[in-house]
Amino acid sequence: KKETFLKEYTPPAYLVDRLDLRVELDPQATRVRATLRCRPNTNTPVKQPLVLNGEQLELVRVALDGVELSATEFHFGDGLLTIAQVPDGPFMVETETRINPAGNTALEGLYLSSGNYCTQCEAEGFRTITCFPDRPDVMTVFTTTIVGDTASCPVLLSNGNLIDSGDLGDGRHYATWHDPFPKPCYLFALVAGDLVRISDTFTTRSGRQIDLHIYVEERNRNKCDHAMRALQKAMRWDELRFGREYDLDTYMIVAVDDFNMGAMENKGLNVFNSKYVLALPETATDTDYEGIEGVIAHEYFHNWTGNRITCRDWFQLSLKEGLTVFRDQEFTADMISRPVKRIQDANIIRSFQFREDSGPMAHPVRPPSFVEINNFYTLTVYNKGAEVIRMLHTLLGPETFRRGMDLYFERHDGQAVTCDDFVAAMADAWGKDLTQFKRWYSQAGTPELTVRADYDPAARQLILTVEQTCPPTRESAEKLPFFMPLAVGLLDAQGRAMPLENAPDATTRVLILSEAKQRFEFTNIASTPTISFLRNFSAPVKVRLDQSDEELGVLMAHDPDPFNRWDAGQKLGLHHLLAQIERHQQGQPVQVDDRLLHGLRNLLLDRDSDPAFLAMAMALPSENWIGQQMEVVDPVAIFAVRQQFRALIGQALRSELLQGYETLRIPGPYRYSALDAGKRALRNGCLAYLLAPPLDGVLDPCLLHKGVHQYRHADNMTDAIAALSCVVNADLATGTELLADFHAQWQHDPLVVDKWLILQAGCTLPGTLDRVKALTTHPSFTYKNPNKVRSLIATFCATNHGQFHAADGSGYDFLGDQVCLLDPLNPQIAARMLTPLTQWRRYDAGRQQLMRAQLERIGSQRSLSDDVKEVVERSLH
Ligand code: DPP
Ligand code: ZN
Repeated sequence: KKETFLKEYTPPAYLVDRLDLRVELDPQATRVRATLRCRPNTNTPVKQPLVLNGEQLELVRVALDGVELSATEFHFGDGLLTIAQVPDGPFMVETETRINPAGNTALEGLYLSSGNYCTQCEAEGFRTITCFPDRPDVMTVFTTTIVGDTASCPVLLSNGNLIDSGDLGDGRHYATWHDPFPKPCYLFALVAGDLVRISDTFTTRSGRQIDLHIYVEERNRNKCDHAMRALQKAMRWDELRFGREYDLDTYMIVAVDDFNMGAMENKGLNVFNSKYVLALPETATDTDYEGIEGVIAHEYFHNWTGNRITCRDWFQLSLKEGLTVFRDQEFTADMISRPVKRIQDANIIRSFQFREDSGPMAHPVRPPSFVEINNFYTLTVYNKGAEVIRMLHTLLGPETFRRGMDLYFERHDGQAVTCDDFVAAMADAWGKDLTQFKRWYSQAGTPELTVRADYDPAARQLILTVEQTCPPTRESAEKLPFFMPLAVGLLDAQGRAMPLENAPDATTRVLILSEAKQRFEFTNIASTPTISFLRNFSAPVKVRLDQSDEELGVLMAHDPDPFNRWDAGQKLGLHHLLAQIERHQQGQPVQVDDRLLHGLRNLLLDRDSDPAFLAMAMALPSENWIGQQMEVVDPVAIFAVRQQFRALIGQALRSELLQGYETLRIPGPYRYSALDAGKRALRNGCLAYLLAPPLDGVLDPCLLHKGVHQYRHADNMTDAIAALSCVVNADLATGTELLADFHAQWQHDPLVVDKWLILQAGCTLPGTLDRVKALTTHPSFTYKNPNKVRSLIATFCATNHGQFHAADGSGYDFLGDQVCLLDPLNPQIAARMLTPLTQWRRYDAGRQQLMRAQLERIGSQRSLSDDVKEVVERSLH
């Protein structure tokens, strides 16, 4: 594949108003007949040949306006079907193609999962089903007839409404679906198989009753309640918050086990990774429950932001994804807790997106080019894209932002548009220019702010001087200044919020930074303030502002902004961890500072704050976030010191932790609620500190027993897995015994088996790599299921830093093997697995060389996919 460039966009030469599909299902030889009603696009005056995409399919027949074309009248090859001569006016193209769903291990296009047919067309999978202009700016009305075996495929589904069905008398039956909304072909879906249906309804605010159906395999029938409730909540929320009502009469969700992503928002027929649908207290954790609610909502919200208004081209992916992630974040904030959700999302940005933004795959929210678009479903497009929307929300304020959204829907409903169109609607609602703001869409890299505070007691004045820089990235070496909101508050020595002029709520001012260096004055400031900078993480940037441990202590105890209260604790932890990592690297013993212990003790004694917030405040900064502060990342030292911190904290605060563990016990049977989930998280956080393996390697058997006891008596997966994880990471013999017990109990539930793999791949006791290698041949593991691959391979390579980065290169060698093995099966997943190796420049010379060698080895494979090739080449050059 060649690199495609945004600046080379041209409108389609032909549009397709209607597509009639007839799909006759067969595992190895599915027959697809397509009728396309085409017409020249008035935007392209020059007469051109008709070019359709078509890959990995056998072309049986092509006809134009009812006349079969001879071999000289069309050309089929290199992924394109070209018909040189087509009429000037509207015309009709018919094709017949044959495809092999059973042989489709890439899980793109039409494939089989547990014997059922399903599709995944985003971004460019539709071209493997039939010949079509596979680009999102061609929007078409689809009518789809599915023919399948009556016994093995009782259920036949596609987008829209069922308009006809019947028996064919030869052991097969058919169903015809019509979707009245024109859509790009990436939103097409087809599902067929032996599934059961769970149904409920939703009444829209205008009084229309919508039928809601979730389709699953029979064995999962009892696991859909939570997903159904989540869907109903999302539908209501979108009406209340954004005035958006559902448009079709039916909304269908299908859960499949084999899926490359989380889920897919196909019009009226979402296909989900079963991980984001199925839940019972005994099989799913609180995190799973929250994830299901968030992903169900995300895909539902796409119906307006993505489907009704879609992307002109794939460079605009963030138009729908950044916006929809913002919407699902807001939804989850309302469902659980606004501060807790904000901390979670900021953690994702800082631990993962910043790393992407500083590595070889760095790209702007709107990438200027790509080879394989599947490589650009990234944290930058999704999560940084959501931060960009959030900055608009902060700048405009909620009411003006809502007017901007309304304007966007009003102007562009039914269209395929660009990020510029979205920002234009916002700018018009605001009445201000957003040209400079749009640099967030074209410049990659994480801006770094250096903040200096000068307080003049005589003048009662504070001057904040903010300088912004941004490291060079592939698309631009020199960065122009970004435009961003900086929310700032000031606290006095007692921790009281100081009143501020020009602050909407009297204590938080939103500064607008637009220059490389800018001065902000705060007047009438009575005493030396402690600065609460970047409240609520108001921009996705790194901040350098020197603050003493005392100042951080004031913020930790008193900042009215919960995000910064949490962040002050993280900064304090980071400060001490980094100092001890340096000592450790020089062979000196690790110590934990009293100030840190004091802060943690206060959290454990806090009976007023939200337990979910306290659980996050108790956690030490992630290994990734620590690594980002270091010139040369030393993953083994980071792991060792962080681990020793956990053990020392567990010892020093033993009685408080034990007390917390006892008092946070929730009476009665498990129930998923945000409050209970927070309590469980805090309580299990206490257990994890108590069971952190101590430096001398011997854990108090009495503590180990607490873990074993919790595992054995838990009535829910959250508590069982939390305890099991503690034991597995504390004592190999006991852990092995419990893991065997766990497997025996759950081996028939694939989603629980994933957890069993994750625990083993994440185990920080020595010898994990050998155990992971052995697991690759275990009957419960398969390379054909992406969830299994992510659970075993990605957990080890992307999260078990201490062992993956073993100085002998054994972890890198393992990943090299795995990528080579996966690439022929599933290129998308193979390319994802590569992420840890792309970061090679961040490590010491020895590791750099070993990681590079693996990238080169992978790069030298014959017949490498475009997906993997692009990541390898960008990483090496
Ligand atoms: N569009 C899907 C989602 O993010 C993934 N391809 O919802
Ligand atoms: Zn999405």
